[in-house]
Amino acid sequence: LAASCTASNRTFPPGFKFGAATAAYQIEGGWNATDKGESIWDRFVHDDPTRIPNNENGDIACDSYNNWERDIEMAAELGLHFYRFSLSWSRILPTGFNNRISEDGVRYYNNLIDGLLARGIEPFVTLYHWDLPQPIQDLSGWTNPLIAEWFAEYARVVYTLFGDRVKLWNTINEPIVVCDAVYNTGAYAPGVSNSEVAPYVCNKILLMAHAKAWRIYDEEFKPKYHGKVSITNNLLWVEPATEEFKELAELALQNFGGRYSHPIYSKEGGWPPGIEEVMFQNSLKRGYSKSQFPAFTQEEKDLVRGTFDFFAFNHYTSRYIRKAKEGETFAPFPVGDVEDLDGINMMPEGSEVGATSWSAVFPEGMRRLLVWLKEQYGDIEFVIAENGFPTYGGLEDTSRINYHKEYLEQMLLAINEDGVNVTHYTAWSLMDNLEWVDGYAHKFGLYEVDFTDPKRTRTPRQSAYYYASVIAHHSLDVSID
Ligand code: PNW
Repeated sequence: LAASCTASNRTFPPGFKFGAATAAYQIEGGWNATDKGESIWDRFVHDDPTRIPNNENGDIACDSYNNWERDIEMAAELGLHFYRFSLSWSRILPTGFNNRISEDGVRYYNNLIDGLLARGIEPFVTLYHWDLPQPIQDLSGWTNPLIAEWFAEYARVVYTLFGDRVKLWNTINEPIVVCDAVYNTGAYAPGVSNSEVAPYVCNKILLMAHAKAWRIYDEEFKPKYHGKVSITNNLLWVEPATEEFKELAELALQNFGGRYSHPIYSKEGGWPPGIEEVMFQNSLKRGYSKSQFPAFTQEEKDLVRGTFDFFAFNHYTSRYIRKAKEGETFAPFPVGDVEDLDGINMMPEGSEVGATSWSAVFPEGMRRLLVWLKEQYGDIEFVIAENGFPTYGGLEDTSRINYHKEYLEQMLLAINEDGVNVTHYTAWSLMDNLEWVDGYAHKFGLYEVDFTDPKRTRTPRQSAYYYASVIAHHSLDVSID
């Protein structure tokens, strides 16, 4: 409706904050600088260099290990209120454990944090964005229940080191990738595939790790530092292909999002409705004598429930879902492995797709997702921790500008029309970086990075000027040129 597009509806609420995001392995390089330990991504790309096209890897990446001052300058050029980045666990704790803290690692992050604060930019720090210390992987990584304790100890070290200056924390980025995508495909580090047991064991253990890390902050640090901690889910919006698949679409949302959200954000805690039964039936069908989906004890449920200060999520794209036909095969993640639901995910028809095959543009998904989340978990604070669009390069990135504009429009509708309390929006990414197994060809950056240049020169794209203008005017009513 034209009438709903009044100037005020295109203005962001007072105090609304804008940021941009990156992740350690994707930008830092310096993979073996001084005493940094080896991570599962270091091992994964060195063991078999052909895992990423053109034998690419994150050994140097954007060389942010040396270029961190330029990164801060870019954040300042954009006028960002906050910069979301992740810590490399093995850069801080070379063994993965708290017996040794790397002075060089601490210095690196202190420089970055202090440099941001000096420019008035808030650091929003993720503890874990997929680069597990290899020594912990050698002990079975996210499928060993003891990792919950080891992760919590790492979290305590980090809160102690940086908590006086960092007030916004994420424990873990996209658990669905850490557990489901990794073990369903074997295509990401650590390259282990085991789709019937590992994703679910990992799911539960990861929630325990998050909960312990959240509680340590809440009990030991929050009273003096007054910061906030949450986890960041990757949420795909799912529509039923036709009315008859409404229940299936709801189950898919519970499977992708609910398995990592319901135990934390729902009043009752524990697994989302419907999922335990589906998993039990699947286990029997696959020949197991009992469910391979681990139950929570009441004590575990209580430990995990309520461990949030806001709801953070990354959102990129949407799918339509229908029941599979006899003998149909299932696409693995990304796009969500729906084999467990006997469902087939379909790309929204007519959507533009970017460089990455999963990246269908479906802006309405943002609004519908926000409304669904508020219905599920209540009137809590929502933080959009990533949203962005991949191109193959070029400084004139009209498709990226349109993507951010249209997704922001839908976010504003959710805020203004549906009363959803969204407080932060984060563009992925501040700059081009290693797009994991897709390599450097898939570009998400507001800034272009020249990976052929030893200096890794960064140049603003048109989308950078657009985003800076949106931030400066606190409104979508800005001209693009
Ligand atoms: C995120 N999907 O992953 C990650 O947090 C980033 O590290 C990554 O670079 C970025 O998005 C772009 O890929 C995603 O299937 C993985 O919709 C899969 C999906 C979305 C995001």
